[in-house]
Amino acid sequence: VVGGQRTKPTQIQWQAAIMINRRLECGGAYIGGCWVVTAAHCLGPNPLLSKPTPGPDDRIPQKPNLGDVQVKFSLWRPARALPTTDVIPIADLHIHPLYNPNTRENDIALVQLQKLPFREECFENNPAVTPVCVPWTSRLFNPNHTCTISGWGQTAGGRRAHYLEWANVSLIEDCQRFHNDDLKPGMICAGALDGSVDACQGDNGGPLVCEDELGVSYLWGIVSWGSCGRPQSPGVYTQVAHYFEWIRRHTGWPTVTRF
Ligand code: 4AZ
Repeated sequence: VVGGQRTKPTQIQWQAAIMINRRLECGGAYIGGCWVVTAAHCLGPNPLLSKPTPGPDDRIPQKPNLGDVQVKFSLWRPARALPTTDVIPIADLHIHPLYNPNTRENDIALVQLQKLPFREECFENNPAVTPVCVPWTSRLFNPNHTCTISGWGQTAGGRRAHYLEWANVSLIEDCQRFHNDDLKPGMICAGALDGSVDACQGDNGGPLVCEDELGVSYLWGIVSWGSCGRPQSPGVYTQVAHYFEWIRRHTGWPTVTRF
C-alpha cells in the first residue's frame, strides 16, 4: 500500500494471506464459512506454482495444485507470525471461468478451505477473524465514498511492508479516461487522483472494503491492476457486486440477511 499506515494487530478482521509454496503471494478476504475471495491472477499462470496436472478441458482456466496453496488468518507481521496463526489447507479453488489474464477481465477466484477433521468448520473459533459482506448490488455506494484497502504490498519505499498496512481511498467514477478504455465491465477504480494513496505490487487479491451508514462492511473490490501511486492513474479493482450471483452459486452463502 502506497500512502498507508501500519495496522494494529487484528484491525482488518477479514484480511487473509494467500500463501503459495509457503510464500506470501497475495491478499484475500474472508466472506464466511470456508470461503476466501481473492484475485484469479493470484492463482492463474504463476511461475511460483508447480505445473498443474492437465485438466480434461483446455478451455477451463488452469488450476494450480491445491497443495501449493494455503491461507493464513490473523497474520499481521509475516516475518514473525505468532505460533497461533492458523495455516489452513485448501479443499478447492474456483477461478472465474471467464478470467482473461491478458485483459484481467473477471479477475476473481474463490478459495475453499479444508474442513477440520470430523467438523464443519475450517478453522478453530478465532475472535480476530470476522467475515466481510458480499454486496448484492453495485448501487450500495456512490462515487467519492471513502473506503479502505489493506495489504502487505509495496509501500512508498518500493519494498514489501513488514506489517499489514491500510489506507483510505475514494471510489472514482468515469475511470475509463484514466486507463485509455482498458476498463471493462466488472472493474472499478479507487484511489486518489494525486497518486498519494494506492494499492501496489503484493497487495493483489486483497480487499477494498466500504462501510455503510449502519457500520456494515462490504467487500466492494479486489485489488487487480494498475500502477503504484501515479497521479491520474487510480488503482483498478474487480467489482465484487458484479459477481454476486457467481459467488452465491459456488458458496451457497447468503451473505446478508435483511429483515
Ligand atoms: C501489480 O503490480 C499491481 N494500484 C497491482 C495492482 C495495483 C498496482 C500494481 C493497483 O500487480
